[in-house]
Amino acid sequence: MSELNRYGLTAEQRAELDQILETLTYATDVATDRAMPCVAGRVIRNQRERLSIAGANGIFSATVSGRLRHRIASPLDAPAVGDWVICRRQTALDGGASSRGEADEIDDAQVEAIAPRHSLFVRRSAGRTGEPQVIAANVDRVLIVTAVGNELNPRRIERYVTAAWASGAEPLIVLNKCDRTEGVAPLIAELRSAAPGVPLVATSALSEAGPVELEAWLDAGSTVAFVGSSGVGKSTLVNRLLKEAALRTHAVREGDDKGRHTTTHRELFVCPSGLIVIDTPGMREFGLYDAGDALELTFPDVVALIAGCRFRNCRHRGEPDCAVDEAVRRGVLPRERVQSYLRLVAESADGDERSRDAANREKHRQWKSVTKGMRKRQRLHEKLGLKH
Ligand SMILES: Nc1nc2c(ncn2[C@@H]2O[C@H](COP(=O)(O)OP(=O)(O)OP(=O)(O)O)[C@@H](O)[C@H]2O)c(=O)[nH]1
Ligand SMILES: [Mg+2]
Ligand SMILES: [Zn+2]
Repeated sequence: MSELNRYGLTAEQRAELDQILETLTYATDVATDRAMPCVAGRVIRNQRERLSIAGANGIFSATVSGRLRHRIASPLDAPAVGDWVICRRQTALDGGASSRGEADEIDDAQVEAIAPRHSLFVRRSAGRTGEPQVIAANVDRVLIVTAVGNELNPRRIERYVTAAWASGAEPLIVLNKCDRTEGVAPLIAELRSAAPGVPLVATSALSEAGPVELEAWLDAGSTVAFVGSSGVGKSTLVNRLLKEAALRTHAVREGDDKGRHTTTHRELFVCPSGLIVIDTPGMREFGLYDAGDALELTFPDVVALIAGCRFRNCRHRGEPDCAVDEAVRRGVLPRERVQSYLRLVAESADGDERSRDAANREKHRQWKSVTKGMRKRQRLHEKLGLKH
């Protein structure tokens, strides 16, 4: 198996990379008029301006080319961890290096193009601009990690799950640190009601069985991204899957349950099982960016009730014959869940509006509409009895 396959290259992505390569391979360096060889690879690490890329002949470092930089209209257009890219090497093949047999060593390269993504996990950055921030690209499953203790919050899970559906990947909730409690059942029930239909694995990264329970959900060759607050045990779980302590973990501060933000950058690893994992730094706030119809998947219960309100423009704040208010009164729907839904609808629309560049939005939609996740979403839609 080629090195790129090990990093999760699919036939579809390979064809796309080949297509891009065709247009770039024979490009020449203007200054020297020599052909500059191009190579394909996957972004495995992104630290400031420097990218680490896994190519067919090993890992090399790269920056974004001037040409690509010029075309980056929004953070969504920049290469992210998980992206498949085409890089141009800085040294020509007919240069001195190759005659000394060093042609395969790439000191520095420039990313020239990004292959179309089949999923893109994005949040809205906390700042005033509300710009999108790409967490990871080409992810099959988003592992939303939460932990027994103060961090656990169904409202936060609703945010992450919605962003996961919107990304085109499938969400999986991981309730970690179950060794801390005897009574895990009510916590599971609470999480399940916050995300109907989303699979949940209750585990402990510290137990023998923990990683095995998780692995059962994760297919070799697929890419999964661990996301969630700091200190919930993302890196500990990743380390267990890697079967070695490749990442640093740090004790959570005694008492307040707040993580220490141990992981400082996003990074992709290949596990011995063949699974590809992306570890990400804990996120203090998780803003929702352009969730589209993904909210209907996280809140099928609320959406179904809304259909029964008397007024079509009902705001569910005390209007007559409001089915949502009625359900809250009867105690079948928590008021906080309704508020969460309304807040996220506003936040998501806000994010959409702020990305003013229409062409950019169009691109955003393109990858969304072609995803495998979309088809799976549709099936879930049907299972949950929702209309399209
Ligand atoms: N009791 C218990 N502690 C755990 C478990 N998983 C992780 N921890 C501990 O929680 C602390 C934080 O773990 P990390 O893996 O660094 O957390 P993280 O989510 O990667 O944190 P950031 O990198 O800051 O986002 C460490 O002290 C771990 O040993 C678990 O299942 N049970
Ligand atoms: Mg970490
Ligand atoms: Zn209503």
